Amino acid sequence: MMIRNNKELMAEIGRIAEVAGYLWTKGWAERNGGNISVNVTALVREEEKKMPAITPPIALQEAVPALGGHIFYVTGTGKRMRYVAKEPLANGSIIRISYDGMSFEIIAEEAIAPTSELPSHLLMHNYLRSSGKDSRVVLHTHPTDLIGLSHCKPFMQSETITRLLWSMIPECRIIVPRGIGIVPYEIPGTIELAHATIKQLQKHDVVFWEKHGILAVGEDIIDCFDAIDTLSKSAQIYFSARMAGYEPEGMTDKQLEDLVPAFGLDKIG
Ligand code: 2HA
Ligand code: ZN
Repeated sequence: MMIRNNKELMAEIGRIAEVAGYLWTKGWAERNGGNISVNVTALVREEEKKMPAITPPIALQEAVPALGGHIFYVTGTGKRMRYVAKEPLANGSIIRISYDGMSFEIIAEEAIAPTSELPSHLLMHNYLRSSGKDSRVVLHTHPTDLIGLSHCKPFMQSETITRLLWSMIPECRIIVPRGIGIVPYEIPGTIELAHATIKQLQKHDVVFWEKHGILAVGEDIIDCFDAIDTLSKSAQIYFSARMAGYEPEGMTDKQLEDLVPAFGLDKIG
C-alpha cells in the first residue's frame, strides 16, 4: 500500500495519533467524543493522488469548491480517540475530494466511514483555503473544564471569556492571541453549527461550542492541541481559586497589554 510507504505522510499521521492520545489521557475524549481532520494534500505525491478509490463517491450536503482534488486524513465515525492513538489508519480514513468539490471518496486501504462532523469540517477547510489561510488542521474535542465554563451564560461572550482566560496566566494571551469565538448551542454535526463556526473563524482560531466542546484550527496539530490545553490550564486556575473560596485577581489590563510588544502580538491578524 502506497500510503504506508510515504514517510512524510506517515509522520503527519503519527502526530495526529500523538494528539489523539493526549485527548484521551486528558479526559477530553469520552467514548467517541471529538474528531480531527487534516489537509495532507501537500504531503501526498502526484501518483498517490490518483490512487483508485475503494468506495463509490459519497455526495456532500454542500459543495467545497476550494478543496477540489484535496486529500484529507479524518478520524472515523464512532471511532474512539484512544484507538486512533494506537492505530490511526484503522480508526480513520484518507479521503479525496472530487474535482468539482461535490463529493468525496475513500482512498485508504480500509473503508472507515469519516466522522459525523465531516461535512462541517470540510466547510471549515473550504473557508480556510478560500480565504488564503495556511490552516490545515481542524481539531474538535470535549475538555471538561472549558465545557463547564460554557454552561455559565455571562461567560458566553467572546470578550468576557477571552479576558478571563487570558488573565489567568501570561502564556494564554501569547498562545491564543486571537481570543475565543463563541457559538451558541447547535445540534452536533449540523451544517448550521458549521456556518456559525466559520463566522467565528474570521476573527478567532479557537471557538467554544456552548454546552458541547471546543474547536481549534491551525497550521499544525500540535499547536492546535497546545492552544486548547493552555485555555484548559487557565480554566483550571480559575476554578481552583473559586473552589478555595476566592475570586482570582487576574492579570491587570496593563499586564496583558505589556505582552503585546514583548511578544510581537500586534503583528497577528
Ligand atoms: O464524535 O464529538 O461533535 C462525536 C463528537 C461530535
Ligand atoms: Zn463533539
